[in-house]
Amino acid sequence: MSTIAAISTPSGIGGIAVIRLSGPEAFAIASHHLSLPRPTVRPATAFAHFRRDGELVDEVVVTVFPTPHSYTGDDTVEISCHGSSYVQQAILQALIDSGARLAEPGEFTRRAFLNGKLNLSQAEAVADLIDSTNAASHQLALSQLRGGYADLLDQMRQQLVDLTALLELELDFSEEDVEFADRKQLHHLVDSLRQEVARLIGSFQLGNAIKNGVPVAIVGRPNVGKSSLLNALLADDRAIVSPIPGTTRDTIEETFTIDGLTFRFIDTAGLRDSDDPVESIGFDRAIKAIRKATVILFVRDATVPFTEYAIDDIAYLLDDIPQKEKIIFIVHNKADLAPPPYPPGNAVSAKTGTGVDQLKQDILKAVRRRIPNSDGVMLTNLRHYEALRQVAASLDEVLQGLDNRLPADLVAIDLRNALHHLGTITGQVTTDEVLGTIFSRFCVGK
Ligand SMILES: Nc1nc2c(ncn2[C@@H]2O[C@H](COP(=O)(O)OP(=O)(O)OP(=O)(O)O)[C@@H](O)[C@H]2O)c(=O)[nH]1
Ligand SMILES: [Mg+2]
Repeated sequence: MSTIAAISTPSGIGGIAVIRLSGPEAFAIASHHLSLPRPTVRPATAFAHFRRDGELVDEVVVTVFPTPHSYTGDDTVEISCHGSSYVQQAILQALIDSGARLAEPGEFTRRAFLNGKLNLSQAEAVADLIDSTNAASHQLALSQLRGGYADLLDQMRQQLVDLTALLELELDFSEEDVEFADRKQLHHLVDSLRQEVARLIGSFQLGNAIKNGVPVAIVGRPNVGKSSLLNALLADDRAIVSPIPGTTRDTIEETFTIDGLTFRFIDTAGLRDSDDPVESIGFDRAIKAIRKATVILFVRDATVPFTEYAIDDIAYLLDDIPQKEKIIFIVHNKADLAPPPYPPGNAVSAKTGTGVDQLKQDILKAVRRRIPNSDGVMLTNLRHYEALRQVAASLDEVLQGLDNRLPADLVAIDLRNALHHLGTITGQVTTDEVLGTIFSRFCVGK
């Protein structure tokens, strides 16, 4: 195995930079350049001189992590130097001249995975953690890295292993025609497992939304003030506003973070039947935005009597969209022109700003309510989502097999399939290709 080296801090000039070196020759290569004795067994930090061909390059701080007590699991040295890009390059170059190889993106983390320091879903969580830009996505990444998610997958795996073992035991005694596993109980166990998987799958949409920003579609008839509302929510003149109906023709998207949760507000073209081809495209895009949205702000003009069209519109918009998954707000805009009382919903004025903060808080609250607390687990990773759907399909086969009283060996095959797909998440079962895609997401040096 080669010893790898990379600059782990972002490229450019900073106060300090960290160069990481890991592998069997890490200590030998490092001590060749450092005014330090070769490290022994304990992690330690020391001040040292870094020399290249006898010339002083920098005064550095060296942290030594002997195997297995390092991120990668191998002997590792981290050199904190001054952040000049010349110094960084000189140190890296010296390490490479002495036998290290430049690390590939994510290679340190890949080694950590191969050395069993973390499983695959945790390695992916490291990438998410590095990418996280708000409190909520940070929390999700941390819970995937350290929290309930890994435990939950482990438990599911263990249950599947136990069930399979039980069935396969029967096979050994097949001559005697015994059933160790009570079929009814087996059915019950698989069924509860299947429900747990379904719950996880169901959490994906919101989990993914939190990671990438919760999509909020602003929809309604032309001229009701959708673009004005977008601007008011963002406190910015982002979208063109005009008294001419049909002003917005494309979707306009802008992110905004409220209290640690990032939202993607999407202004859409006004919904009306039109012969104008551009407007029709806008209409289609608006419908698409509605489908993808977690939150829908249905905006209407408060000066127009509610019953006239609004209810029909809402019913029409939500036709064949699973409403359980959507958080819907009815927004009565232009409240400055229409005296109360207002129908149920949020009365706002995008023009004066009245009710806009309240609307923001209400959106935040509604989304928060759907986020499980810290031990509740949410799915945020598309790869895991796909794998779990396969697990669910295999478990359905198992249940069907049990219902049809199929022989144990056939049922065991489907259980093994479920186990296989579950294993792809944590990395018990992987291909080089899968590993390649996952780790290429990382930066060099992580
Ligand atoms: N008085 C008042 N006027 C508003 C309010 N919100 C929007 N308007 C006006 O209503 C008109 C339409 O506003 P827009 O925000 O462009 O409406 P829209 O829904 O985006 O319209 P389309 O893009 O054409 O579908 C503009 O003249 C706005 O100034 C409000 O709260 N009060
Ligand atoms: Mg508009």
